[in-house]
Amino acid sequence: AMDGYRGFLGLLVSALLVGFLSVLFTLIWVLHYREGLGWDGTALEFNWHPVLVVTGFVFIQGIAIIVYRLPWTWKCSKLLMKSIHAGLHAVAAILAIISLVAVFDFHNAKNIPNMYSLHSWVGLTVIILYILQLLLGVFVFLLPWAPLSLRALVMPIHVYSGLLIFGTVIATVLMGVTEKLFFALSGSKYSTFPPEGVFTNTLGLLIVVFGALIFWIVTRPQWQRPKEPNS
Ligand code: ASC
Repeated sequence: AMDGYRGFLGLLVSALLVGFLSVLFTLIWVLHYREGLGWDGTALEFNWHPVLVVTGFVFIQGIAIIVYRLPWTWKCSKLLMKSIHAGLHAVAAILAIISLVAVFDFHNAKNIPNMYSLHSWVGLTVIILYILQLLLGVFVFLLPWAPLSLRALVMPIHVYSGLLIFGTVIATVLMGVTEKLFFALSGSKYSTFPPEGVFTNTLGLLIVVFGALIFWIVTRPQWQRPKEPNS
């Protein structure tokens, strides 16, 4: 049991480190390699899009997925843990929505068409599914009304769609990074291995590793919160 605990801590610290690094790399990307941040209809406003997506939709969502697995919370009430799980997902959803507003606002100010890319199709779909998943989770698992039989029926679907959404978000981030690099380093500059290209490819790899760590942690049966009778 002690061994399993140390294995868990090692992976948790790794996930936190890689997650922090992903957010840090995104900030360095927009502040150092790009134009910086602002809310004025220019590229500075667009730059909130990657920052809010990686902070909220990747990092905070990833932590929200594994909160039940922290062994020191197993003595906390299930209701408290559900509230933290839902609360973190709600924060992530709000940041994802603001990140969308930043892109649409920027596009409209610059007369750039909306919703033509695969990144935008998958990205908008996954934000809508995320909000539906959050609302379904609140109504079925957090509020007291739903009977145990309904909870038991919906739980495997909730777990499956949650992980599908998380994986799809990561795939969408990779498409967004690639799209932005093709715009920003157009001509044949991306193909000459410029520092921004190499740095931002590394950011993409960090996000994949973060996803891999969260997926591993959440699929280990031995790290599940012990189930209490009647819940
Ligand atoms: C809940 C809760 C659980 C699950 C379970 C469904 O609301 O606290 O542990 O749903 O009852 O299988």
